Amino acid sequence: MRIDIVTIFPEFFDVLDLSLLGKARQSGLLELGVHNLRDHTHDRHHTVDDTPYGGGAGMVMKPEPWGDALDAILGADPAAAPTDPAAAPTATAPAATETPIAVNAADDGPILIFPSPAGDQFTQAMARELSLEQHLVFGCGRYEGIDQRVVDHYSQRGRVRLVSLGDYVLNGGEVAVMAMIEAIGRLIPGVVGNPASLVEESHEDGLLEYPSYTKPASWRGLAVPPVLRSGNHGAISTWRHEQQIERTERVRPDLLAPSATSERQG
Ligand code: 6GU
Repeated sequence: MRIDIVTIFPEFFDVLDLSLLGKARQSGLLELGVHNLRDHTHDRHHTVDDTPYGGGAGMVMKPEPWGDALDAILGADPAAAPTDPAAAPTATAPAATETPIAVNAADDGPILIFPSPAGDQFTQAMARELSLEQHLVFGCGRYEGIDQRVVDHYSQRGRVRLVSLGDYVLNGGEVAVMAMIEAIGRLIPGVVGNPASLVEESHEDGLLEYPSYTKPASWRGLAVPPVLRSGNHGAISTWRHEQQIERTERVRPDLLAPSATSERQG
């Protein structure tokens, strides 16, 4: 898989050299390009933002640097060819969030993802779908967001998604993109050494994971549940499943509601 990131803080993504994803990059399973949005400005101050039309607090990211930066990754807009001005559509693009993700989208071109608290909720199911893609491009907004025409323009040219981590506000998309890349990257075949460890995890089967223990058998007066030392694999498996259900009922009853899956995944 190839991942490109456009940001005004490229250093944020230095940590992708580390750990599992760093290894995946060394082995060629993951190719990463981090691009500084300011490299696509043309003024002395490398300006990326301006005041909002209509007034209001904060600043909005200007469309031109985004257009230059994303064209450099995705290729120039074919509709922008000066020989046929009629080919440039002016109609409003469909909302980005309406673009479905195909299960096997290998030949559909890159997906452009804008992290946004106004986007679709990021889930394990979405991570799994995105892990099947060949090329993801993340555009990290800052300030009060990016000029809406950037989303509208690229929605006319290909697949665009707004994706939110959850119902809280971050200062910018960088931390959200780090989280998404970690969730997606570890699902790329070969990235996690033991694929079985991907299966028995929170959210993969719709339940939270069971508690885990290692040696010593007793620590600070707390014993490991005896069943785990019994050698009875049937009993261990039953106990773990019961623990998953008990934990999910207690902490995340919403995951057990019949309509939860369709509501959460839209
Ligand atoms: Cl994806 N971006 C920002 N800026 N804030 C968020 C978010 C994303 N998800 C939750 N809060």
